[in-house]
Amino acid sequence: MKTLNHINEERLFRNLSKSSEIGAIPGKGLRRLALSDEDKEMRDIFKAWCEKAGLTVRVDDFGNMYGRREGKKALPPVVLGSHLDTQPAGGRFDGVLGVLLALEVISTLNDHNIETDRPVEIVNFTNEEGARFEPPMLGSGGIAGVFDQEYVYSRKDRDGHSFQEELQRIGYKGEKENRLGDFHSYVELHIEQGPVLEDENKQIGIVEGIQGISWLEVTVTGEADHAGPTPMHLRKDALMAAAEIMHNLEKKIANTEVTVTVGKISASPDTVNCVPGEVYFTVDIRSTDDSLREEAVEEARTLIREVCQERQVDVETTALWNTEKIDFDKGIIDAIEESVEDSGYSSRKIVSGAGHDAKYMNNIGPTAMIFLPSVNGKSHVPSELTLDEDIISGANVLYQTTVALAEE
Ligand code: HGY
Ligand code: MN
Ligand code: MN
Ligand code: MN
Repeated sequence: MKTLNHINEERLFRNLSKSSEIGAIPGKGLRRLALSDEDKEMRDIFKAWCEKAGLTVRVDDFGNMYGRREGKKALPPVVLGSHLDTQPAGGRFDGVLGVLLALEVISTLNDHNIETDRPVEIVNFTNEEGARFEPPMLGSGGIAGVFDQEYVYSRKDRDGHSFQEELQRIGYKGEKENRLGDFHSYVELHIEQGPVLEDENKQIGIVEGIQGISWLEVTVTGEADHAGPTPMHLRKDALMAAAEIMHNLEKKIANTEVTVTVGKISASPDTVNCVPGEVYFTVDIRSTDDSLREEAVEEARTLIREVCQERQVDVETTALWNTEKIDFDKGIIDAIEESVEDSGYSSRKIVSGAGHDAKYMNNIGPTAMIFLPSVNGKSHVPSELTLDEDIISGANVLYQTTVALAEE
């Protein structure tokens, strides 16, 4: 079904550049951590934009923000959205495009007085990144029943502030009854965050699923010592043990099917002339094949244990987050594909290497995603970039898909 697409590019890019100012860091990046002052500032602006577009705004007990546009019929809504929080030194497109292009779809429907059969809701999910409060997607995972409210509220940042107190502090602790109810479909537009679309010169990625992700946290405890008088053979150096573990995680476990990423590293004491007695780090293991991922997690645990035994240091390895590979809804994928074909854009099917709120939305309703190319495949860095013409194509596809899905 051909629909005229008249997104308002000036409005869209004005909103995007405003978002790019809130939490701006050098290199055109963003630091807008979940439930931070910057997140509050952006939420307030987004709320005002939603109200200006005639949406009814509500906030649930996880701080998820919903803007609702009524339809002709009291049917379950078509839902569009993503997240406005970013990595500590992230980009200005990750998550943001999904929320702002959803708003642009609403504004375009308004511009042309289009009344859809189904209501349309747009959503900003809390803490998708999991950079401040682990694990990721606490907002979408909360409404999908993956995490209960008590668990989410108890999560603490590195300074010991809890999710609950920060949600309260910024004034976005809403009501449980405001959570998203039954919905017809969820479509999340997002940047690819990898090199495939650019490499194959494709304008749109039609996302069929998301790979599985496992997070481990590891604490190695040896003995702190003076760096000078302590002979090497008498040391229990926690950092050297961790270094050997990290080297072997890459050499023995990572491969073309399984990615392994070590991060969030801290050592104490952390000075030039002390042997570190305690080291903390995380391990992120991903694969599109769940059995390979689970095998890799077990091999990592064994490797960590064996290195520490040999070095006579203690170690505690705990599972922080586990998600299986998911496949999106065929009907929604087809609706996206039809919109892409109608618009004449080049596209390819793709499985997401990154996690998204759509992962959990897929647990509770028909879901799929639209990807836009990332320049040089870069993301989670200030230099993250998606070109204007690709943003416009994405807005057109999201608009067309929404109009199609919102028709009974
Ligand atoms: O970890 C992820 O893949 C997502 O960006 N939070
Ligand atoms: Mn994201
Ligand atoms: Mn991200
Ligand atoms: Mn804090």
